[in-house]
Amino acid sequence: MEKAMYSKEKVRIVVHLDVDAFYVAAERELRKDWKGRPLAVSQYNPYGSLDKMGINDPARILYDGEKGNMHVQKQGRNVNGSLIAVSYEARAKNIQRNDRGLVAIQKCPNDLVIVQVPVSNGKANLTMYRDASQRLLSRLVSHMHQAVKELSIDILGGRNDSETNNIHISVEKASIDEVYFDLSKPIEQLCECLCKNEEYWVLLMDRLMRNKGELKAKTTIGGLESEKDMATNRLSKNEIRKGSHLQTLDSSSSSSADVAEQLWWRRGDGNSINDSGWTIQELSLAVGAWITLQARQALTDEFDGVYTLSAGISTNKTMAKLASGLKKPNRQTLVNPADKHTLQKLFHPLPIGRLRGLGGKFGDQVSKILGVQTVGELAQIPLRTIQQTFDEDKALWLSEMAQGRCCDPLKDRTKSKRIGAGKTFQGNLSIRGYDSLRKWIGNLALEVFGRVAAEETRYPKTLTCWLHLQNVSDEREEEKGGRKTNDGHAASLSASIPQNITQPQCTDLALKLAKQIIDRVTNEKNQAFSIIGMEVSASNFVEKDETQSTILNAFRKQKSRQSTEFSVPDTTRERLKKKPETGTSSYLSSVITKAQRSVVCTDTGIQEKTPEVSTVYRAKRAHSPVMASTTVIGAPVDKIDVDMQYARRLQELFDKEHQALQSIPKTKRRKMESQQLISSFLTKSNNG
Ligand code: DCP
Repeated sequence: MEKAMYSKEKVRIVVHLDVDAFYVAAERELRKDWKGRPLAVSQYNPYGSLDKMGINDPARILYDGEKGNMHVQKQGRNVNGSLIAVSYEARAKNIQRNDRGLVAIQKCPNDLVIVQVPVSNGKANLTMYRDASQRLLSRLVSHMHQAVKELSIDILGGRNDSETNNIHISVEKASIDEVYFDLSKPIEQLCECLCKNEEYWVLLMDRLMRNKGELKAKTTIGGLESEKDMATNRLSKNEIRKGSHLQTLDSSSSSSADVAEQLWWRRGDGNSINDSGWTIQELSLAVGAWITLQARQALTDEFDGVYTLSAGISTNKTMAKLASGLKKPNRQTLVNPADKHTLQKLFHPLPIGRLRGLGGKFGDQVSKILGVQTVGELAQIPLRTIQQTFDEDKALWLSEMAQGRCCDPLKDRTKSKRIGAGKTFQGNLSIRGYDSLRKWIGNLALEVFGRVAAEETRYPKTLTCWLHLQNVSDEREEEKGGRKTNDGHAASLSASIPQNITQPQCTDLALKLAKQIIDRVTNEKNQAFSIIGMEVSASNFVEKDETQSTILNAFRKQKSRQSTEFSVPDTTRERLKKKPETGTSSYLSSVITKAQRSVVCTDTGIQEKTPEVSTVYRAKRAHSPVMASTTVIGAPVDKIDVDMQYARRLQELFDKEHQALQSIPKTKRRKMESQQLISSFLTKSNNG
């Protein structure tokens, strides 16, 4: 095996964590006595009679096997809703997601508990699960940091305190119960120190080997010990969604290790990293596995064993996600994409739809055009052939992905990337008229608006409406947009959300989008339609602070060759007329884009233009996406050079105004546009 140039080699360590049977666990947090029992969470049942139920309402318990089936008779048809989350104990009894309640009861009559999601406004109210998700994530982030810190202190002692206190770990919340961590930075720091000092290496090995028993018992290498594992791996995305009985595992016992696993742990520790037999990538993965194990255990302990997590440790997002799904529940799997054997056995047999980014329409397209079903088949196709059909970036991405390499960075975010509210309308409950369309779009838009308004630090720029229509004719399929489903056609449309949109405007916008989808899918205006699912969502979030006042942020971004646009309040502009010193490569520009005045930072700097001159100016710099795509009214009269000092002065002014904003009560603030607020504050303070 190739030995590493330890001080040079860059390794990425990405961890994917997924809470096991998440809604079930959240219910068990409320009722600890349900721990260990087969438990399922049922979707809101529109045919039932329970249309309003708070979290603590006992009516949410639709069935409790220990209390006999009297309950089923008493609750009538309520119990027959579809199951959306199934505990692993219930999966062992062959109960699956999407089973109807009565079917599940037949499979496990004496012990099963079925609890329905809380309900309000005639639809599921998922607040308790969202809250649990945020709570868990924040604790998990803290446990990850703690685990990194403890390991660093263990190995490096108190010596490196400043570094251990400033560890940067990127975190990307991927869904309500999934998160990615990028541990590359702290592990790289650790490895750098190991290279410099053999004493640290001995300490690390001591730590890993001393705990090897635990780490080995609780980490699967490669994830392919048995035929059952291979069969689990070949499951389609849909089968995985349903929760296969193949996924159940007695996580308390360690499974029999295969050759890869034995080899992995048999390596000697040597006297230094260079004569140990580990490559830097393997060592980094082992360290990542160790950190992940500590964080998972700490989280589970903190919540009295209610929440357990499965994890995947690898060198990129795709492989980490794949790894975390291999062994569930409560287990972690380490996958080293550099190991050809693992790649061929684990990765290449996968249906391509299982890969991140290929689960939807694009994956179908790739499969159809290139005639490939599995990742292995895709890996066989030369890049040049892929480039004949797909543009260069996509082709390269596909080719790299098929080789188990994916460079997608983590999007540093601990909040959901979208806020959505949806509902399904089964059978004769489907929406067929504009009045009920208006009512339901109104309800969903109201929920989305309320949740967006509660966001303190960010706001969304895009509103999307998604509809699932039934009985749609197949003619002119491509023109409809969206995607054909087994029982109809699903499509979505998005629009920009104007700043300071009011709640009625938000509803109108969602309704307009819904009508456009209906017209498009039914091919004609005022055609009959039947909607069986709809969702309104807000996405494309931007930080409120960033858009209001972050000149320094813009400068920072500028350094990473990105462009940023942000508003300049009039009052601030007046005070900026004085030109700063010249002499650096950065310069400042203020431009007027249609109605809104803004500053544009490009990767060459920031440029100033006078807004009074009404020449249309189109920036030609190809390397500056904002400048190149923005029509700017105002001739570039003055180009002024500024330095960071000037940017800092600007920032101070913006910060003062931002503080002014904070002193106005939140409720009042939400209703007002920031610039209005600033001027109202300034007028007040000038008068005062
Ligand atoms: N969920 C839902 N409707 C679906 C799928 C999921 O409401 N069609 C909810 C219930 C799940 C939660 O989202 O508990 C997370 O979904 P997962 O797919 O991660 O499934 P689980 O966490 O329940 O199980 P697993 O342990 O297999 O991840």
